[in-house]
Amino acid sequence: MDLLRELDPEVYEAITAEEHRQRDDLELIASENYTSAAVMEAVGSVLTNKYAEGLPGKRYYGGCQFVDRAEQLAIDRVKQLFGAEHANVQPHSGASANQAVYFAALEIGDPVLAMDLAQGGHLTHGMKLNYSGRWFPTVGYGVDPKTERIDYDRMTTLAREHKPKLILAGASAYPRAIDFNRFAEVAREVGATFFVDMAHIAGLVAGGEHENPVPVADFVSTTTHKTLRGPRGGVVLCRKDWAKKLDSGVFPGLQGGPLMHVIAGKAVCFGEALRPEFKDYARQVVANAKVLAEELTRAGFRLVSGGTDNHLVLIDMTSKGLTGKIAESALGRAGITVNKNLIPFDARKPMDPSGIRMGTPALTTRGMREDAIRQVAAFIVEVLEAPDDAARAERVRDAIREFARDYPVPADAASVAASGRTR
Ligand code: DSN
Repeated sequence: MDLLRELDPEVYEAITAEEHRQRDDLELIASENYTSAAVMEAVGSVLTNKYAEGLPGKRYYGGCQFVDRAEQLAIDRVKQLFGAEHANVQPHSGASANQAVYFAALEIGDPVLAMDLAQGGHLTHGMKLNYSGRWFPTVGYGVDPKTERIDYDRMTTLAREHKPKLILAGASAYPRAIDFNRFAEVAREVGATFFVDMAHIAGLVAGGEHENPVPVADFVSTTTHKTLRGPRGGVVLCRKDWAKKLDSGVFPGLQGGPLMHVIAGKAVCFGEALRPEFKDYARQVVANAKVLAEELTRAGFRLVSGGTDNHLVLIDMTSKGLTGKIAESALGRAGITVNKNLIPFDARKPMDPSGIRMGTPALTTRGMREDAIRQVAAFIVEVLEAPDDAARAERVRDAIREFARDYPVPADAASVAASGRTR
């Protein structure tokens, strides 16, 4: 970024500092990842200059012949990846992907049944201050207080009572596999459209590590930057009979010009996810999360639902006399990035909840396997044993910097490979 350094040192410095943070620290935010250098090249390309309202071959602007190619590649690849009949790759984010589905399937005021935010759901699944909760009266289902797994019987009862027009499955802080068939049966029974937001687990679905909701759902949305490891953005997949409504829900319903540089990055990401190595990555993400769960349990932390089936763990910090806020700050001082999170039936408030959410996608992308994750767990435990001990945090931070050097981030690994050097 020599030009940027010269022309705009302030922005250059912000980017460089973030680059160092991503390289030196341990990234355990369950929804984050490191995208490949190839994806970043596509996202940083001249495609950012192009307006292309419409769809490939049917645009409102001239000069779209090349961006058409990139978008068609993204569409074809994501359909192949998930076995979908139709795809729209234009949503700018997961939130806009979800909004496009609401526009396609519902009228304002139609009732929805979705997982409660406080039990692991997402903002766009009917939270009162979000467009979803303001426009679509939403009843929330949740988890069983004993097992802390989705209470499918209660969800069924709520569906029968409230007769939602749309049932939404998917979560942001749920460590267990989701039984999409069960939701699909209930949606069929009550005549609801079935919508799955698989943003958190899309990479696991692509890699064969979680049941694929596409065959049983009317709509499936996802972000592209979480376990799927692409650029920041959204996608919606649907059955053919919903295709027209979905496409017009995205444009002109919701968005203007699509971000063609990001769409090119999505095409690269889907191409990467179609390769056999992606299955190894997805398998390792889950194996690493299981090891993290085991190690933290062994150290005396209580895990929501007792463990994990996917890429994340949700830890009840009150089991060690801590709160989510205290733990997030203490770990942050030592170079371990996590986020505080509500746990089901949390007695505390969202800004200072009981939980911490941790995920393994980013560390797995850096090449960490079970032994490395055991070491990461040891760092976490060491810090949380004495969260106010600044000297300990500094010591752990130094050790982490040293440790992290053995696990290059993709951009560094790519430049080493391109230079022909060995590390
Ligand atoms: N903000 C995302 C997460 O962290 O789970 C969800 O969109």
